[in-house]
Amino acid sequence: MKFYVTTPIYYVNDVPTVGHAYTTIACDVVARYYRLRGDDVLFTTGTDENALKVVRAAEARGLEPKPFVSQMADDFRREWLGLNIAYDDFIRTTEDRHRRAVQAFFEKLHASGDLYLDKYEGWYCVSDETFFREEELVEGRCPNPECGRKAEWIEEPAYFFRFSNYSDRLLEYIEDNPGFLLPEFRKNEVVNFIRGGLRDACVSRQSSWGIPLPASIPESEGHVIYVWADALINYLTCAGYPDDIARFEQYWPADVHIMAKDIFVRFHATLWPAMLMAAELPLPRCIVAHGWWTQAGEKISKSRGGAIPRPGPVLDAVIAETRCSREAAVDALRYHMLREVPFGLDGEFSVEALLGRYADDLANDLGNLLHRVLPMIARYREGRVPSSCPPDPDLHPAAQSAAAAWETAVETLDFRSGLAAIWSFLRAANRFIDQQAPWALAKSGDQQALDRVLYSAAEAIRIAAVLVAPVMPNTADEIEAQLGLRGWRRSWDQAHEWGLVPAGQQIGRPTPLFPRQDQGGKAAAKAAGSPNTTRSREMPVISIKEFQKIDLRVGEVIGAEAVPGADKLLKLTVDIGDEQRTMVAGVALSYRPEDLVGKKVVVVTNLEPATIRGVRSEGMILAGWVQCDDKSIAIVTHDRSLPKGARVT
Ligand code: ME8
Repeated sequence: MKFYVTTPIYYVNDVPTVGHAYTTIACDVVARYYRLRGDDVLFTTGTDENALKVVRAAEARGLEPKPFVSQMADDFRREWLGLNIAYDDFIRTTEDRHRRAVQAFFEKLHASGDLYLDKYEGWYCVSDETFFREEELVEGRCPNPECGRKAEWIEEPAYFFRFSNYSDRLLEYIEDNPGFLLPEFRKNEVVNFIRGGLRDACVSRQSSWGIPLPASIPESEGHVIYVWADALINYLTCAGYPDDIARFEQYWPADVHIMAKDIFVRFHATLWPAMLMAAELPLPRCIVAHGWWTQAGEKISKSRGGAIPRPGPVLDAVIAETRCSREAAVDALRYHMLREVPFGLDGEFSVEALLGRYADDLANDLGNLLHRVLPMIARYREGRVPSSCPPDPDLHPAAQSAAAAWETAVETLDFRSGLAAIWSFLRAANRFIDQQAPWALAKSGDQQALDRVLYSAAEAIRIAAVLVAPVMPNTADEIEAQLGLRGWRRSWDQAHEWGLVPAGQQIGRPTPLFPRQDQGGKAAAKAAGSPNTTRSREMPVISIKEFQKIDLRVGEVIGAEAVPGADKLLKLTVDIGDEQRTMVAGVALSYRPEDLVGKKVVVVTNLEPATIRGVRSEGMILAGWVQCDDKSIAIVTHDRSLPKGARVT
């Protein structure tokens, strides 16, 4: 089986951002997964260099376009190397092989009768490299809200592609091929765009920068191919078109083109399939649009100016905060981007959220699993994996269902759900260790049971390495190395199997994969099990029924006084509508009694009464910690007036 996956080719007018990294990481994950399955994968990315905005960016830096684009293409390559992106081909549209492909394709278009010479009179947005109708502009500006730049008026002879001829065929194709455009809601946008009427597309510009129309096309002199028509053809060039037909037949059609929503409707989901239909070439199997990463709600974009998150500085921030290795930071970024938001939707990017994932999912769930099990193998079995045991009845099915969920997730590009399934398996493995308590077995001397638990835990770790490998390749290598399986030939099937860690295997040196920075008071408080710092994940899950057992009501504090001999406590009288209750609250270091009288609070009314410092307390008011100490407690109030006694759910 072959699998061909593509990123868009990125404009080189400016540097790569985390937005570009997102698409590239997603494609890399897909490619790595299919490679693990044993498929013959072609994963391509590259740079779009024949754009007018690229020439202008070069001019602005006082450079000729050629050295400028080379320098920028190198910048993208370096960035992808730094993120462990294992592409098979990096295409630059200024390469000869691409010029040959574009010209061959245009000769085909011309032969099909779908190309004609006319005059373009209309608007052009250089930043978006898009032609617009007068009525599409917003006060003379580009209608793309992310751009909004002044459009330029153009009047020049131009070649047109009979795009309008393809409306019906496109609609029919979309209808007949349900998986062709994803996600489903974007497919409807495409259908509406086509139904709104396709205009013939201007496909040439008068310029000296770009790929010339082939000389075989009449009156081609002075025309270069419009950058979008040129750029889309990169997907054919990488597959071998037109020079290597055997290669082309092996890889084309692409299995999936991945991009963000900005270039989906007008270009990839309509113009591109129509061009392929005209050239009588098969259409890609699937075209997928993901959402945008935003900052303060706006698309992260190099053309926007301001501080743009670039992958390198984001990694530096993670390393500075956690003292992890660069490899671990790379994997944390890759994991975070795919786990944080559903693939089709927008997401707000922040280093804080990334650090949160690092702490919870990586240091806690994955890191802990490894660093509980391996030291126990070191301690109880002198660093050798005990003899194998039959598949654990809980762990093995949990691993298999995580693997199956990931398979579906990659097929439907729902990375978030796939990773959630893998993380349920990791948590199940941690629970297995809690429940089986190998430390207790070691104490009781039940050697057979201890062997079984340690072997099963080692297997869970081995399977975890396979499952996370497409997203976190460094981590997978490191896990295997620590298990003593460095250089192990990994394959996806191994995620479904049991018993592959060789008995007697000498494990490597256990080292924390995702180290934690001691956060002073916070970490100490957590170690002490302080409820205000327990992570939400560590709390037991309760059903809605269980939650409904808690009677939360609005109350008004009508009296407050100190509790003698207790500097943290206040005795409150709270009116909860149909009665008044006495409650003792540990808020005295944050509130004076007079601060509270008249305040509306939220009360747990059906808490078992307790006598605290001689005062019977019948309920509890809700409060939280601003920081981790008793001097900064904030009482929960509400932002619109709720009547006393109102139920809070
Ligand atoms: O459009 N969030 O290049 P481009 C998510 N050359 N993805 C983002 C993003 C963000 N904030 N910012 C960029 C072009 N991307 C053309 C493509 S293809 C034949 C020609 C990603 O440099 C995303 O994949 O503007 C988006 O579609 C692409 O970069 C746009 O890159």
